[in-house]
Amino acid sequence: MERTMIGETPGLIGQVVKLQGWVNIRRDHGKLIFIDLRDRSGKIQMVIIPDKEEAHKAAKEIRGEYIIEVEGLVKARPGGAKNEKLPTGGVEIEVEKLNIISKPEVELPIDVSTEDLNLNLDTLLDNRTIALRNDKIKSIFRIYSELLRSYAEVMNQAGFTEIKTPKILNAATEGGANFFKIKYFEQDAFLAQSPQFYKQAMAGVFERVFEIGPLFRAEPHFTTRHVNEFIGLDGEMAFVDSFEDVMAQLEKIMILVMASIAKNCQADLEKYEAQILPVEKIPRMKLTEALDILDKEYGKKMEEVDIDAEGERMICDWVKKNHNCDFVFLTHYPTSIRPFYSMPSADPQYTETFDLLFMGVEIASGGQRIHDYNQLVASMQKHKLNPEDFKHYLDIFKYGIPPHGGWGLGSERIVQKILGLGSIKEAILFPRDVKRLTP
Ligand code: AMO
Repeated sequence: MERTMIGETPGLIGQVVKLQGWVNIRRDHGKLIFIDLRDRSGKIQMVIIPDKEEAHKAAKEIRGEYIIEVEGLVKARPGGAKNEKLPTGGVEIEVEKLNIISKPEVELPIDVSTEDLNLNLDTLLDNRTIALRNDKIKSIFRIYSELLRSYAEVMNQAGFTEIKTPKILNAATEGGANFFKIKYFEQDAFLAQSPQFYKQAMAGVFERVFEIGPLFRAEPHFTTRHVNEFIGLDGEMAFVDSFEDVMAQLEKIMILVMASIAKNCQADLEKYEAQILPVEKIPRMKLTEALDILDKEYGKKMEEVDIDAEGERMICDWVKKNHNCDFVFLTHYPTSIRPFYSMPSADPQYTETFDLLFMGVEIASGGQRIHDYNQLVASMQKHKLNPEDFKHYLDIFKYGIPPHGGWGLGSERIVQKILGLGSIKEAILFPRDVKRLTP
C-alpha cells in the first residue's frame, strides 16, 4: 500500500490508508489508546481498540517521538472539526496495523509535543535538532523557506539572473575589521562578508543578478540581531539613473515577497499571531531628516550623522504612527560611514546610499556604486585601502561597466521581525555566534 499524507485524510473517509510519521503524544482512556501522529502535512488523532490485538500490543509500547507506520480506516470524528483548529480535526484513524519504524534510545531531553516550548534560548539551541520538531518552531522555517522561494521567484520575474559566488576570498570585501581570516594552504584568505565585488562584476555581464548565499562577519557582538554567519539576499542591477531606481526595485520586491508570505503561510503566521501589513509605498527620508525627528519627537541626539539601534526602533515607530507602514528607507548616509564603493552625492560628504528598516531594525543596505575606474581608485585611497590588493575588482572598471547599484538584505532579520522573535538566532536552524559553533 502506498503512503498517504495526513493532510489528505479528510477526503478519504471510509478508506483504509497507510500513514508514516512521528508520535506526538499517546493518551490512554481505559483500554482505548489514542495517538496523535504527525507528518510533514499535518497531525491526526488515531485510536487503537483492544480488538486489534497486535496493533494494541504494539501501541502500548509507544511513547512520544517514536516513528511509526500504521494502516487504518479513516473515520469521521465524533464531534467533527469544531473542537480542533487542525484541518484534520474532523477525521481520525481507527488503526488496524501498527509497526514501529524507529525509536529513541533514551528519553528525550525536552518535550516537543507542547504548543509552546517555553525554553530559554540556550536550551533551545543546545537541543536544536529535537526542538525543531516542535510544530510552532517548524513554522518559523516554513516561513523562511517561503521567503527564499518568493525572493527567487520575484527576482527571476524582474529579469535578474541567479548567481553563486565564492565565499573564500583573497581580500575582505566590506572593509572594517569584521572579517574572518582563514588559513588557505600557503596563504591567508578571508571568508566573504558579502558578494559585493562579484555581484558588481556580474551586473557588468548579465545586467541584473541576484544571489542567495552565506555571509560571514566576525562581529564580537552579543545582540538580538547579529550572528556571525547569515544568509544574504543580494541584488545588483545595471543601467540605473540613480539610487532611486535601486530603491524602487527593492520596494517592488519587498511588496511581492511580503504578499507571498502573507498568502502562503497563513497558518504558520497565526501561530505567532503575526500580521503582515500590506505594503504599497515605502516612505523615504534622508538620514539627517530622521535624526531631526529623533531629536524633536524623542529627545534623542546622535553625536554624529549616524543612527544606532535605538534610533532605528524610534524611527520605525514614528513611521508606523505617521505613515502606517512597517518599512522605511533612510537615505544619504555620510561618506565616512559607507564602504569605499558607494557613489558620492552632489554634496560629497554624503552618499547615494540607503538602509531599509523594517519593524525597528535595519534589514538591508544598498545604493549606487562608483563605476568610474579613476574615481574608484581615488575612493579606495581615501578609505586607506591599497588598490594593488583589489586588482581583479578594479579590472571590472578598467574594462568598462554601466552605472549600477544594488542591495544586500539579511534574510533572517526579516523572519525574526515578521514573527516578533526575541533573537535572530531563533530564525536560524543552526546559528553561529561568538560562543556557539555547535550543533
Ligand atoms: P551590510 O553590511 O549593511 O551591507 O549588510 C547587509 C544586510 O545584511 C544583514 N546583516 C546581518 N545579519 C545578521 N547578522 C549580521 N552580523 C549581519 N550583518 C549584516 C543586515 C544588513 O542590512 N554589500 C553591502 C550591501 C550592498 O550595498 O549591496 C552590505 O553587505 O540585514
